[in-house]
Amino acid sequence: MTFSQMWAELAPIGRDADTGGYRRAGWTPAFREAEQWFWDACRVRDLAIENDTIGNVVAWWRPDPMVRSPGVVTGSHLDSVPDGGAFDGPLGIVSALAAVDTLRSQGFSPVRPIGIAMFVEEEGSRFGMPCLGSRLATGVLDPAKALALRDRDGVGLAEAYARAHIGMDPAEFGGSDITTMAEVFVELHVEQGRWLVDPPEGRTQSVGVATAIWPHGRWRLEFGGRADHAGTTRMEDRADPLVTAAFTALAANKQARVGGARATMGRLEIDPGATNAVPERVRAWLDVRAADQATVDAVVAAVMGQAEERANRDGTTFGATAESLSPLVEFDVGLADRLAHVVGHAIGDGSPAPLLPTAAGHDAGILAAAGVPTAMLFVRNPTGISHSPAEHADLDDCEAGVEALAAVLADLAGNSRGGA
Ligand code: HGY
Ligand code: MN
Ligand code: MN
Repeated sequence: MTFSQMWAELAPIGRDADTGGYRRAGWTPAFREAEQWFWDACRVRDLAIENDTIGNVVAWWRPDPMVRSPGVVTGSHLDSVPDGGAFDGPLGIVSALAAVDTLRSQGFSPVRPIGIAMFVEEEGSRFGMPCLGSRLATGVLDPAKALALRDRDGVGLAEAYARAHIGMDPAEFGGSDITTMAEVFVELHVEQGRWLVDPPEGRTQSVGVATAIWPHGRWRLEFGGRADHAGTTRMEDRADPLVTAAFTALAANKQARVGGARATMGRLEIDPGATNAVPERVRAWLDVRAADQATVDAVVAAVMGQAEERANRDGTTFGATAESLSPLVEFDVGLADRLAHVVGHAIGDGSPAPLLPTAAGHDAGILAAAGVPTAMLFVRNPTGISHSPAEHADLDDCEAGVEALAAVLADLAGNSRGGA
């Protein structure tokens, strides 16, 4: 089955007919259908499928099917942000399957096992914790803290597993040996910016290699006010939390521009949400990212301070909770350089593939932080847009990505039959 055929099978799963965006939040029926597609694709390839107690999956191509040993792992995620793009996550999974097919068609047989991984809830769209599956699997997230998470409907993680008919024992939850089984991890991902489309050094290519992931974090902001009547309450008598929240959004935008950072408030909850009532409370989420931690910290501190001041003026209350923090990830320089040369020879003119940072978080960042030698390949996205139905990668660039990944896996896993 070609990349295109696999893509055509997976693409309709979880796509919103009106917007063309994807709704595959963790453990929802759409996610489970995409997960089932992945399991079937692994089965037809006789891969040895393993899942940990969290639901992360690694499907292995082993030199000796009877010997379970660490190896080279590639893969990504199948969940999406609400109304997300088709490529963010799935491109890495489908490309991994296609790369295995390519290597097999070339008569390649790995010396080291090759695993294809699918991590759950990478976007954190349902439970608010990005890279939930890989953070649990690498031990950086306490299972008890994860089990205490609630989705927007108040459903907890254990309940989400039960509703998805997934047996999960809370006492066992969180166990995984991914950090010992993955001797190296390479994630192929659609680029979520325009570096490969109009690169600073002017040489564009279908595939680039990651150097770093910017530090970033998410904060939950709580604004408290006093519910009152929209008509009978004089403006000077109000304690309106939405006014403080709106000011905070403007402050975040300004501080990010001034500080060379990126700040986003893309999610807002207003209670009780009546057209004719001053709100009681507002909850908002702030996402801040920058090339260095000091800038992230400075922007966040400025925004929080200004929000506090404004709340005093508005007679409202303000509180903030850090929901997830992701420090700077600098990928293994030697590995990135090696893969840039492998990719350059596989799909380019022999010169190394471009090296580029990203401000998007990935499971690869979590594994790298856990000490697994890790790299990322980015496939050109002509729109430069992501977390949107407009996200795109041309078929010839996707196929170049498969070729590049196949060459990288061959380089890292070694060929017991020579050649390829
Ligand atoms: O939010 C991110 O950067 C990633 O897409 N999870
Ligand atoms: Mn994403
Ligand atoms: Mn992603």
